[in-house]
Amino acid sequence: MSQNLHVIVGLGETGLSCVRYLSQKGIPLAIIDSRKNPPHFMDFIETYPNIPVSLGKMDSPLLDQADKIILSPGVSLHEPAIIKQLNRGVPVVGDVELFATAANAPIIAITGTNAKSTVTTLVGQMAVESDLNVEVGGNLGIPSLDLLRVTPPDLYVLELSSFQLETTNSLRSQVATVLNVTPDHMDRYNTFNDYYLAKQRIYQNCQNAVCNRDDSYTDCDDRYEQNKFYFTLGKPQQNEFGLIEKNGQQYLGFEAQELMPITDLPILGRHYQANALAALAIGYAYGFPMDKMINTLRVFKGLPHRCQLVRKRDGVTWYNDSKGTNVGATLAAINGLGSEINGKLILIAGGVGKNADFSSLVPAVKQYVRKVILIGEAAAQLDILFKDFSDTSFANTMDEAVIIASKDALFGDSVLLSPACASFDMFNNFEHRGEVFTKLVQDLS
Ligand code: UMA
Repeated sequence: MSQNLHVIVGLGETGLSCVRYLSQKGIPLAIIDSRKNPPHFMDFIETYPNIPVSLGKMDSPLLDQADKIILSPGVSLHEPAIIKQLNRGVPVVGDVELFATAANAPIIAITGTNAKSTVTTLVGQMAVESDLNVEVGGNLGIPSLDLLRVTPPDLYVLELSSFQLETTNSLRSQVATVLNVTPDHMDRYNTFNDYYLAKQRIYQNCQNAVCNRDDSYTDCDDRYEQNKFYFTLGKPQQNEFGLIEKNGQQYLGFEAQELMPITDLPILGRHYQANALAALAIGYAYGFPMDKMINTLRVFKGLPHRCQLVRKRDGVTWYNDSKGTNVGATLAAINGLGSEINGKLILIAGGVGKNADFSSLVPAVKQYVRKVILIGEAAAQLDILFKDFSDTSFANTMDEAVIIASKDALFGDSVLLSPACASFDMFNNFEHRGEVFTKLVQDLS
């Protein structure tokens, strides 16, 4: 086998983007995937018939020949086959590391347990409104390496996951942010602290850090020295974006200055106001004009499956928050919507629990939820938690859940699909779950 062999682990979206990037550079490659039939395998084999591939197990002899390993985010650094190679002294990096060493324009890097796709998209749109030529991607949409251009853009805006950050050392962003940190992916991390530390890596060598004043886990570690900006749902202090109250009206504000009434935002909910404030702080730290950012906030309608308004029917409003795949996301949705509506919430929750502790949902469910409709594998676990203070029902299908919700919701209530769980027990992915729900709700007579 030739020298300088790069072995790519994982033949998903990331793996393919690495193949495209490294093969263009003429670097010798091999691929491993523990799945017998990874996605895009047929496309890959047609385009790259000469690249050696090993499928069906992780511990392939190809790894023993690697000079460098490029690890997909879906594969843990704690995988025994990877530990073996690390012990052999082989460098193991991810696609974002390759991107960071090749990037030829400033980077805004965004992570957080929740809302990172929404904030990344918002910041990307603010950049467009500011007449910048921007490339947006990463964990969201287009893999980072596919964003690289011969003629560089003005700016890259990247959503990065903790998995991607674990294998990245060379990122030097103009602005970096951790939006929030609550437990997620606890099937992949030994402790919450490990997950928190992975998120912190985004701040390494950044010029400006944007942190969430309301979540101390987002605060930039003191060993990273840079300018700091904050956002908060409280009253903003110096260098902070927050909410300002004046004459009974609330405004998004910067320090003592009102920027826009929250009622001008097209999306309801406290959690979305936090997203808007985060995007403002990030854009401000980068240098977008304030009026361009406000223009963007006035028209941005949000992303599908994130507290998306589906329909109003007989005085009941239906929301699809299928992207609520962890406790923090569902908590934000319940508190965000619950505090803004007149009635109560009917919550549809459950699915694959990912070893999560759901108990932090209890106060919010107590306060805002009239009834919980339980689906999927985690249904019984959630029932034990909620049944003493909330009406609960089990539904075997989403169809059943929607029928129960339509019968039990009262005038002024909102029905919220926000499962706090992954979807794989009943659906292909969270998009599929949200689409099924939306269609059922739209079909209600
Ligand atoms: N897998 C194996 N064996 C392998 C390789 C992968 O079983 O040899 C499994 C993984 O455990 C995982 C699945 O295959 O369950 C996909 O893993 P992957 O690394 O091949 O994923 P990609 O297709 O490359 O997609 C990844 C991100 N996926 C993950 O981090 C799991 C995508 O984020 C991202 O959009 C894409 O790269 C481009 O950057 C998705 C995601 O769910 C949306 N991210 C998590 C999140 O947002 O919470 C982190």
